[in-house]
Amino acid sequence: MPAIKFRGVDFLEFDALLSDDERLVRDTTRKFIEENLVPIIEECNRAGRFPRELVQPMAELGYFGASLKGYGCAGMSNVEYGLVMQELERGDSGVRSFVSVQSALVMYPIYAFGSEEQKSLWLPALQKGEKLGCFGLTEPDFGSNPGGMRTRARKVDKRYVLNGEKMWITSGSIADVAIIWAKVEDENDKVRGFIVETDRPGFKADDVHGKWSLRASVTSGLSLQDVHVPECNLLPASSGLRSPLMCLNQARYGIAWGGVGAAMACYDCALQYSLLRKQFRDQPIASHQLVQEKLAWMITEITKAQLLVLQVGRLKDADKVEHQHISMAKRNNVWMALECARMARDILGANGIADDYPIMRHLMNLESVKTYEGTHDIHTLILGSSVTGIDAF
Ligand code: TGC
Ligand code: FAD
Repeated sequence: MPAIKFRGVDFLEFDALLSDDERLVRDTTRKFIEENLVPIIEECNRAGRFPRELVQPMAELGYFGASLKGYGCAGMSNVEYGLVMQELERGDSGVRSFVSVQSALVMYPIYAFGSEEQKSLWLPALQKGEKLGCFGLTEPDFGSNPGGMRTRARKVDKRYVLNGEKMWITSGSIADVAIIWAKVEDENDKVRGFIVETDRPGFKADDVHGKWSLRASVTSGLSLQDVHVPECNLLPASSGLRSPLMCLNQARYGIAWGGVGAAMACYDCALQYSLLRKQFRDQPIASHQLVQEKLAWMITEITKAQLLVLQVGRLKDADKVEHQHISMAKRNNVWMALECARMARDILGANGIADDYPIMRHLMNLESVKTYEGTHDIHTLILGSSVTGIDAF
């Protein structure tokens, strides 16, 4: 079987809806991924290795904090940023995850809730990839319900003392800085964000091993035992659970684009394979109606997902997006990508389970993507609450 190379997916002249600048950003990222990630990703996935060598080139391409303005950031539009996420996830969800966390969950909270000193100190270094970050919201006993968190911050003189455990934290053990969400005892347990340098005494990160998903991404548990930070490490404008949820909106938006990328990779591979693979009377399997039905389903759902996330991006650029719009895009596009990966895996038969092809890796990755940043069902409930006005969490 000849090697299968990604050709892009555009059934309904989607490209015509993009500006020249947007297409340029998309094409540059596609080329970068094809030349730098595709050749190494299967080895990284097998070894459970994060491709750290890509951090510097990705920083130079402006991917970290890409949609933020100033502090050395690229100032891309939200649609341009989304197209970057699409192409990164076409390569691998773990690499998109790394960029999502650095951008949406570390740089964004400093940008949105930080003091001018915090922004000037951290944002240029994070943008250049000189410093890496992680985001600690989830705890061992509180995932979908982060409001129940047990991590506490206590004010002692001009310092805060943090105690707690965070779990399933992307980039935890490679981070120089962690954004830690904690309840502040002296403020009636209000949730607030802290910048915690990871070399402070009492801070520990231990990697999760044995993952069958996102193997090219680092996932860790964090332990904070009497970690002292100066009061200037509090993010001054963070206030309540609404603050971390605002960060999640940024990351969920990128994931919605990423789902399209992973689905495109699976669909295009399955389409090409189905035209090459012959069974029964020396006919390509693409000539069978049942195979065509799967391909028709995939291209229809990918096209709908492209249009959905582009509209969400246009609303975001016009400052009109609501968090439930982003929930709809994350929920639909990740579900769609997982279904595409399953169908594509089926079309490749036994070859579908081998890492000569990217499909099984995408399938396994997407199982995590379905769960993190709000599970599929939590986004169902967010949409249900939005249309009925009744919370069913
Ligand atoms: P609830 O009372 O509904 O809300 C608390 C306050 O927040 C406001 N709010 C939001 N604000 C901005 N954006 C949103 N998306 C918001 N959703 C709610 C809300 O209006 C309220 O404001 P206020 O001013 O009245 O206080 O909170 P709740 O405790 O009932 O929980 C609601 C729920 C379930 C929707 C929420 O907690 C949730 O989204 N749960 C899912 C948790 C989650 O997504 N965790 C992700 C962790 S990070 C991660 O997974 C990184 S993976 C990274 C990667 O590798 O890409
Ligand atoms: P639970 O909340 O225990 O949910 C289990 C099941 O119960 C799900 O099917 C869920 O939909 C369902 N459920 C829960 N509540 C309800 C309800 N009210 N009604 C109906 N069904 C419900 N977190 C971070 O803070 N930072 C990170 O960087 C990060 N990275 C991650 C990386 C990976 C690889 C993974 C897998 C997770 C990561 N997470 C991170 C954690 C992630 O956000 C949580 O796993 C997610 O929010 C779900 O929480 P949980 O796993 O505790 O599942």
